[in-house]
Amino acid sequence: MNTGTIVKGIGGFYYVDTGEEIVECKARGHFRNKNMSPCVGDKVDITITGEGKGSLDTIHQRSNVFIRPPVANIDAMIIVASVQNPAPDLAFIDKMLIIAQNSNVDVKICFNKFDLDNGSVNELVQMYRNAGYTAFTTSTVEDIGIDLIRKSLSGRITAFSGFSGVGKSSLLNAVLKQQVMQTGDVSERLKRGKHTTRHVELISYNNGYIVDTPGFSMLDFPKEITKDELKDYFPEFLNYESQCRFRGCNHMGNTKVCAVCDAVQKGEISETRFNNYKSFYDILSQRKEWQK
Ligand SMILES: Nc1nc2c(ncn2[C@@H]2O[C@H](COP(=O)(O)OP(=O)(O)O)[C@@H](O)[C@H]2O)c(=O)[nH]1
Ligand SMILES: [Mg+2]
Ligand SMILES: [Zn+2]
Repeated sequence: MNTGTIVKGIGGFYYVDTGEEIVECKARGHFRNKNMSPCVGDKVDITITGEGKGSLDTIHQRSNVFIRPPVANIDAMIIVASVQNPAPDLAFIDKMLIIAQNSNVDVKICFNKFDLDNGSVNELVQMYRNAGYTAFTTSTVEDIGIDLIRKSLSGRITAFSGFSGVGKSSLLNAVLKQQVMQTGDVSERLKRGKHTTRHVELISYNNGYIVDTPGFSMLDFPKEITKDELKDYFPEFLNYESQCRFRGCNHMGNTKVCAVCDAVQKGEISETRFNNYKSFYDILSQRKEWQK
């Protein structure tokens, strides 16, 4: 018996990286019955049945699983925004931070296209660092920060998320020092009618894997997060919470009774982040029972 990671699944076959070779495996029938189908990222036990071929026997327990894109066991996520073209969407970043934390994914924020910076991006980097996150700048044009990404990829499965055009594919190509990913205007390619549906695939790098899909940009708030839990996803609130007048304060009140609101007023907590918190709180408050 061998153990490996599913790096690709096509037409009923799963390609399992055992560390020594990629084995083409057929899943044994009973997975379907158990309501669990193999997914890229799964750690699996296989039996070798022939030259480069095997059967997939057991799926190990997952640390997380995403449906769209279908991938399991993501260890890390790098949220990519760009300094300009397009400008950073902070509500998107803050939402992705919540999704990553909810799935126990180690998360970092990357501001790409640093070569286009007019001096304002450092403020954003600092804002996220103050909130307790790792944030940094990169440029694929000037080779800035690429090594930082390379180092962080070691020994784990990393996904990139971010809007189209921020430079995710360019960053991957820079990291891998080869043109594995297509870059440029994706919508142009769509217009020309090229086949763009792609399978999720893990790219092996530095004892870890990179998820090659941009699909993590469309994720919704996890169903299980309630409005009352939302505040737990904002690490910068933690130091103040015990000073709110009411236990379980949702920080939607005013500065007289809420230490978080007070800290925002004093500039100790970013107002931008706090405003996103409030708008997410409203979204979650309006969720109907059937949407939960
Ligand atoms: N100025 C500048 N342009 C970049 C940088 N990285 C990528 N780009 C450009 O941004 C556009 C979108 O890049 P791409 O990697 O396809 O973005 P993706 O949609 O996120 O995968 C391309 O025209 C790239 O050449 C960068 O660091 N600086
Ligand atoms: Mg791309
Ligand atoms: Zn409060």
